[in-house]
Amino acid sequence: NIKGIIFDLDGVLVDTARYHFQAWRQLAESLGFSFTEEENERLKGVSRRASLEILLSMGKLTLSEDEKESAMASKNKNYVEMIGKMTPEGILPGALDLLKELKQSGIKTALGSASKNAPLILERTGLARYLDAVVDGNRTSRAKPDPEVFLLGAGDLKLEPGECLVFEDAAAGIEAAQNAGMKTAGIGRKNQLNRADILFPNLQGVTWSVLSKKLSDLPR
Ligand code: G16
Ligand code: MG
Repeated sequence: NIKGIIFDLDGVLVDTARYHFQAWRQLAESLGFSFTEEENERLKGVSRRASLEILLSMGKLTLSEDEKESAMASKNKNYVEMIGKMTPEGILPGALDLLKELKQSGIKTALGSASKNAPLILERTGLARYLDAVVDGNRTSRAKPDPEVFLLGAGDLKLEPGECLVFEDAAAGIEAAQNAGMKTAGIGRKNQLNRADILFPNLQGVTWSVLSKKLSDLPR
């Protein structure tokens, strides 16, 4: 029985996945190779350092540790500039309605994000007040698909993993939630998130009653 819902941030509650993509693409181009939206799928939900390693392997490039540090700093500077201009309009359609409804229904909510910039995004968009707990990249040491981020979230909510449902837009995130022993709801397309228990194109029209129905239809 689901008593808590843990939300990924980028690509689920807010439209920042495209800012990450733009910032990584800018870095790739400055390093002399191109980077497509399709290739970007592999970076989604993954930590900053792990993202850089994947990007470098795509560009068949090796950098020294110092060069890696400055590459990550320049990507992040770019990204922070973009999210620093965010407003509540950056909240994805349906997200606020669902969060409000969950609060009224007594379902606990948490953030489970890999991002170290989550506090700035929550502040800019006003999302903080709808979340009972926040776990982000500043509290975790192991990147998704490691279950750490979601297990910390369940702990904060004082729930068992089996009582939690995770909303994720990234394959690595779905895997992380499954590794944590949680039910998963994918946000996106089937070809990228085929392992999710339930799938929605976005949060529009996703209500607690829609979710309860889909969850009760799952094989157990
Ligand atoms: C997000 C993004 C990833 C990003 C990671 C780290 O995770 O999906 O693309 O690399 O955070 O972000 P930052 O560089 O801001 O620390 P999530 O888990 O919210 O999807
Ligand atoms: Mg995400």
